[in-house]
Amino acid sequence: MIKKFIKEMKKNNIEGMLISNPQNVRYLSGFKGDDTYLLITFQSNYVITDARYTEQAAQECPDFEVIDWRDIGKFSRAVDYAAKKEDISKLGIEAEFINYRQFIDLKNDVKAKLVPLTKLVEKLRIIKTPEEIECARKACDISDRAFNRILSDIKIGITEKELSAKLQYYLKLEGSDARRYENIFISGKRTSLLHGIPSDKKVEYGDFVLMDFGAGYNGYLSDMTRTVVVGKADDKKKEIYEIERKSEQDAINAVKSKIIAKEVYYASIKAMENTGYLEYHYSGIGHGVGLAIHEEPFIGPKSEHLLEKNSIITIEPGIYIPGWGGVRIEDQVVVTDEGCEILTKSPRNLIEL
Ligand SMILES: [Mn+2]
Repeated sequence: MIKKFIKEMKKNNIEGMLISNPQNVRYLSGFKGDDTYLLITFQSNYVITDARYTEQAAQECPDFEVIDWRDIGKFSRAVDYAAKKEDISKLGIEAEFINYRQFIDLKNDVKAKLVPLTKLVEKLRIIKTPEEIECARKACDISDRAFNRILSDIKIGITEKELSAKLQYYLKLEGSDARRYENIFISGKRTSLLHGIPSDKKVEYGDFVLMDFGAGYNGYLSDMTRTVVVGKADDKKKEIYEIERKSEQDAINAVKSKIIAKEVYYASIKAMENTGYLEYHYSGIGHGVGLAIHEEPFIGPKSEHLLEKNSIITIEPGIYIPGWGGVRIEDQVVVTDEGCEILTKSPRNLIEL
């Protein structure tokens, strides 16, 4: 990873780069904690952290020199110390991951010229190695197993919060990383909220129940959504579910290497055209997923990104009708030359509980 990154640094005419995005820190160094930074140079690499993490950093990043910035007194001075040691005159910083206070401190305390850059590491993260794909595969298996377990808990009278907590528990029992993102578990009319937060609402007969969740394995995340019905679905629910299912399938069928991402979006809306429901769709129908839950590439009508083999993306069109409810089906796939491999294997047909 570091070798490839150094090539990027050379292209950008910098001799050192301060990494502050936690996922980029992990990608380049393997470090799993928080509040930690890297200084990458052509010769040596540094982990800049504090006493909570010095032992962990030494274990997880054996090729890095560990600096406890508190020993030097100030984070920005620690950066200057390492940059001077490596004789750096131009130091790249991650413009999207430095706050104003840090920037001012770095400007005052670092002798090297600061060069704000964006997405240097993120670009490298788009295409996954076989090891990364294996971790994502395991994360998807965990979420499939957790989904299978939660189905028997979805009953009239249980609250969204209770269901969300149980799903979290099953994900961890099935082997998910301890730290991961919160799930979306919503029901009834609330299913039209794209990123609804689980509430005290109780599940009622006839409700759509939408769950958008995932696991982590060795840092790599899974992201999937299923929408089920409690009891029998009425005709409108069946109709909308069927349109959504077709929309997602069409989008999955469109995925392959060397296709422009917006083509996947246009494939996803075909099933909605002339149904009256197109106006209720959301244009962000997928995204990359890896160490971050939402990462490059983002898939929508304006995405000119060329999909490439071994990228991992989600496909998640949806129909959201305010005041009525919504349906989303989301799967995680690996892009291949001919199409894609679906990593999330839970059934996509309408489940009536
Ligand atoms: Mn997603």
